Amino acid sequence: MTLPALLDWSQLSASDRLKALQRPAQENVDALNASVRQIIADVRARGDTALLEYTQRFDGVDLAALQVSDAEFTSAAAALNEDQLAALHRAIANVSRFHVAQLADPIRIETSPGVVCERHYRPIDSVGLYVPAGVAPLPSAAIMLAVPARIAGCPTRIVCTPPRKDGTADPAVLVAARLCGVERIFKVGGAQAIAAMAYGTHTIPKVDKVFGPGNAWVTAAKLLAANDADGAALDLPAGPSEVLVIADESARAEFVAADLLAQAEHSIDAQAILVTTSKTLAQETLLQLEQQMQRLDRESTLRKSIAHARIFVVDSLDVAFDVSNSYAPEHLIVQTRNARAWLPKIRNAGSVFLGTWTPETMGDYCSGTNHVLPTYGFARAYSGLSMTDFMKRITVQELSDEGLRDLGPTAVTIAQLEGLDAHANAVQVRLRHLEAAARP
Ligand code: HSO
Ligand code: ZN
Repeated sequence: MTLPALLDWSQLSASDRLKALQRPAQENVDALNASVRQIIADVRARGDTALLEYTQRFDGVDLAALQVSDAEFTSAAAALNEDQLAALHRAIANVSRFHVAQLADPIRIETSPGVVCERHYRPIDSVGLYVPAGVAPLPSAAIMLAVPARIAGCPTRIVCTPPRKDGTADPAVLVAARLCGVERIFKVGGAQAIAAMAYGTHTIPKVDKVFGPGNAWVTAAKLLAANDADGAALDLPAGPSEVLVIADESARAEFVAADLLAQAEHSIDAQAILVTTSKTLAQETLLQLEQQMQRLDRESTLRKSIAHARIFVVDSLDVAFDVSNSYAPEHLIVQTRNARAWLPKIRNAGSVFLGTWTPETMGDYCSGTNHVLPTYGFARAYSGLSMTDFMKRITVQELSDEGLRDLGPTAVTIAQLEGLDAHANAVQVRLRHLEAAARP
């Protein structure tokens, strides 16, 4: 059995360090893009017919209709027990609370006398939410996408999710989406679902922006559609899910291993990294990984992804945070003494989990933060989903005559610097008018 490599950071050369932190290169991007382009073209040309054919080919099911019917919603609701329903309700309540708190008031500032500048929020008109079901159906993804879309007030909100072999969608996904105010759900997955939402078909409305995690095909389709003015914007480019755990000798190997395995469970290419100041903890974590893996359901996925997990032993926590900042993990778990004290040192991470009692699982499901986060090093410049992703920020300005009289000449000077006299003129005609009016 293969366990992660245990590497002494101080012994690695600069280039070995870079290599050790590298994400897996995506193979055959050109071939993938070519296939996805074909799917998009086909969905644009043949609409629902193409969707039904792809669903038959990729999901192995012949659907009579793409849209989830009221009857299917009703049986989905009946399939969940009280505890399951209560858990979804509680998660939705916490995610709602945290996202409502992000709503910002409009800004209104008088930047100079008579010159008022404002910023107002408007919801995106129509959003398409993709809820994957490849490795497992993810009702939590429905919550993370549909809650902020509802709070933002996006008038059109639809969900696409792949059907199961029996032609129904996962009941928990349906119930979660409904509880978050999504009425229209379509049973279609993969690149074809993204194409349908980005361009529209007879049954699936075209949206302005597509959200949600997905596999390489889904991501390729999102990127292609976003590069096309007739397509739709995308939320974030997504790669395999990642966690980096920083632990000192006070951490419990049992907890650290459990967190690494929770990440490894996502897919065989999931990334799990431990950076620790304690060689003992590193060794105990290896033992724990082996022990816990045997008891978990998805042992074969776990083994494959844990095989490329990495454990680095570093000389100090300062170095550990440097390593983390250069990797820029999607999730950063800090299991050290006084974890919060290290917060100022964290510069690049999608979402941070502080202290012994904060497993990533809580943020994945129900603490309130969004779990759609930047992977693949995008955390250096991107953020996880938040309310602003579902809204536009429109700026507004209004000048009074005194405002233009006072600030207009500044604009004229800059217009002349740029040699754009039509710009200057648009101010000057007004200034002349004001001067004439002021003359007795
Ligand atoms: N860890 C994933 C979210 C998730 N986990 C959904 C379980 N279900 C990406 O943040
Ligand atoms: Zn997860």
